[in-house]
Amino acid sequence: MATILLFFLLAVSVVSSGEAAFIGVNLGTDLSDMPSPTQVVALLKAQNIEHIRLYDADRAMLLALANTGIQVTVSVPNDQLLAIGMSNATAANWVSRNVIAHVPATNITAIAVGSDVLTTLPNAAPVLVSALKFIQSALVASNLDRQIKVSTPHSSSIILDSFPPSQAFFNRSWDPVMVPLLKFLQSTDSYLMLNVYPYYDYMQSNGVIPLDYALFRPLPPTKEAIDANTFLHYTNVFDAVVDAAYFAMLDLNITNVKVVVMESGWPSKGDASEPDATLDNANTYNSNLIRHVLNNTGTPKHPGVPVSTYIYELFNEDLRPGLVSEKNWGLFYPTGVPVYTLHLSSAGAVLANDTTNQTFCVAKDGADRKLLQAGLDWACGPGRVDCSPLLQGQPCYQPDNVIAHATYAFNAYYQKMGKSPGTCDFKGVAIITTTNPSHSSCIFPGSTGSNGSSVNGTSFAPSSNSSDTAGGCLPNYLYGTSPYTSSMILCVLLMTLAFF
Ligand SMILES: *[C@@H]1O[C@H](CO)[C@@H](O)[C@H](O)[C@H]1NC(C)=O
Ligand SMILES: *[C@@H]1O[C@H](CO)[C@@H](O)[C@H](O)[C@H]1NC(C)=O
Ligand SMILES: *[C@@H]1O[C@H](CO)[C@@H](O)[C@H](O)[C@H]1NC(C)=O
Ligand SMILES: *[C@@H]1O[C@H](CO)[C@@H](O)[C@H](O)[C@H]1NC(C)=O
Ligand SMILES: *[C@@H]1O[C@H](CO)[C@@H](O)[C@H](O)[C@H]1NC(C)=O
Ligand SMILES: *[C@@H]1O[C@H](CO)[C@@H](O)[C@H](O)[C@H]1NC(C)=O
Ligand SMILES: *[C@@H]1O[C@H](CO)[C@@H](O)[C@H](O)[C@H]1NC(C)=O
Ligand SMILES: *[C@@H]1O[C@H](CO)[C@@H](O)[C@H](O)[C@H]1NC(C)=O
Ligand SMILES: *[C@@H]1O[C@H](CO)[C@@H](O)[C@H](O)[C@H]1NC(C)=O
Ligand SMILES: CC(=O)N[C@H]1CO[C@H](CO)[C@@H](O)[C@@H]1O
Repeated sequence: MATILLFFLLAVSVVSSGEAAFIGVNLGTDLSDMPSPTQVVALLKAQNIEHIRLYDADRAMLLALANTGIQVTVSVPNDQLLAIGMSNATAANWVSRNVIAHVPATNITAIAVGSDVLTTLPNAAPVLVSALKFIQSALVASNLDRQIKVSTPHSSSIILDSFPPSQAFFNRSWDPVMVPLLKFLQSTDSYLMLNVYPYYDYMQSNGVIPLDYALFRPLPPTKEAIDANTFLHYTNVFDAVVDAAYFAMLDLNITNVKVVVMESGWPSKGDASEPDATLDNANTYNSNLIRHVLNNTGTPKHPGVPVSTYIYELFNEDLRPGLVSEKNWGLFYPTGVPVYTLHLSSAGAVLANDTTNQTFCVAKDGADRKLLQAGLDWACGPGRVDCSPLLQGQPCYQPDNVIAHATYAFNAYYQKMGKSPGTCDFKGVAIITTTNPSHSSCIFPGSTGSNGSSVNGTSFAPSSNSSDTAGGCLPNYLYGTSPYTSSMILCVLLMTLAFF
């Protein structure tokens, strides 16, 4: 009874201001071919991105953002934090140069002071709250404190015991920082900035966290996570981490500070140790995240309380050191071409290029190689698909394996047949996807404008040559152990079979 009452009180104490949640994007700049500030702004405008977080307060970038209506979070880089935290004058000077000089033309709405300071720069932790307070007083002196919020982004790893969320608390070693920090956020009506990475939680869980749970995919009810103390059901890692932050604040008696997620995302490529850093998973995570946030669903603990979120990140950063995934968190290549097209259907919303009509047919992961080879032979032969891009030296020759080639041929057939039902089956080894399988110069039929090159449906129509000679029976498409002769026989057999 007491618990229920407590929860009722908590549910109303995080004030739902009636404001809607927004999606923003982080702008990392470790790129060998960083687009110019004007190009970046053009991309933001084209994609309806109205909230951006800079990792610094770059003057040219802030000037380019002037009079665009885009709301900007600027950052105090970690290497300037000590100086600012130790000197009110240095802080005032920073605010004057990097903020006051740009408002109101540039709509700066927040200052992120440092980044993951407790976990990456613990020696600056003792001055962190001073830095926030000095910056705040400079804003107050310029009467900008109402429109510009001051906070500092934390790694979610400072929250311990985060499942079940109701038992979460901040690493108590940091109480001397977290207690005054939360009081500061409370008294200035600011918010807790939190980085939420279900990707890392999943990777570090040794199989305990199901991939679907990290990706916001539906789980069977038996697999849903239930907090035994609160009976709240968690259907995704993101909500559980945000609620863990709310409970950790509650543990310090703070009930009215909101959470804004400053970084969240999923890498689209990784090395051999990161098998789940894939285009499909990145697309699924970010698409589902955007839908979840913009729906103002809130979290199980605070339903309907918006959790605005900045996606990490706008561009792939090829110069970032470390694992392959480190360089592949971006939504866009530096050219402004999307790395993948998000599965969003609500037209007009942020990043919402409706791709529900853009579907492709691909070979299933783990499908039987012989069935794939047979399907490939059939598509390039009796199926009358133009498989010439698969020939050695042609754009789709690499990667030279049966899955990649079958994917190309299956899709070409599916597109050629007008995507009609049943044309993406190939004895069960093919599957429809919304992720464009095009890669480098190998542009798949059915792509619209992938990588800047708009593809004409007709350019992939089967040529008369390939249809007359059953090109699929040529050894160019032969893989694995099946000898040429058996492939020929198979090919002839297949000619007489309906394959779908
Ligand atoms: C800046 O953003 C705020 C929202 O935080 C909005 O109310 C205000 O109108 C914007 N100002 C300008 C100059 O665009
Ligand atoms: C810091 O400087 C501001 C002006 O920028 C001033 O209003 C404030 O009183 C100073 N605070 C401290 C603690 O010295
Ligand atoms: C808590 O923080 C301290 C100080 O950074 C660190 O040494 C310790 O490992 C952390 N505890 C846990 C359980 O992460
Ligand atoms: C939280 O509030 C309770 C009851 O008012 C009090 O006993 C406890 O010491 C407080 N904890 C902190 C960390 O302030
Ligand atoms: C959107 O929010 C409503 C409640 O406001 C909820 O019933 C629905 O499941 C949510 N949809 C998604 C896709 O999160
Ligand atoms: C996309 O599909 C919808 C219905 O599924 C249809 O109304 C619309 O015309 C299609 N758009 C394009 C560009 O094909
Ligand atoms: C798009 O172009 C980039 C170079 O700008 C290239 O690295 C990438 O592989 C291409 N992607 C696709 C899907 O064509
Ligand atoms: C597509 O083909 C049509 C006619 O075949 C042609 O007029 C048009 O310019 C082509 N578009 C592109 C982008 O190649
Ligand atoms: C068909 O093949 C002939 C000879 O092999 C070649 O000259 C011709 O260009 C080919 N036509 C097409 C459309 O590929
Ligand atoms: C291919 C496509 O539909 N691109 C659109 C994506 O969204 C932006 C902004 O809404 C449009 O300008 C593009 O034309």
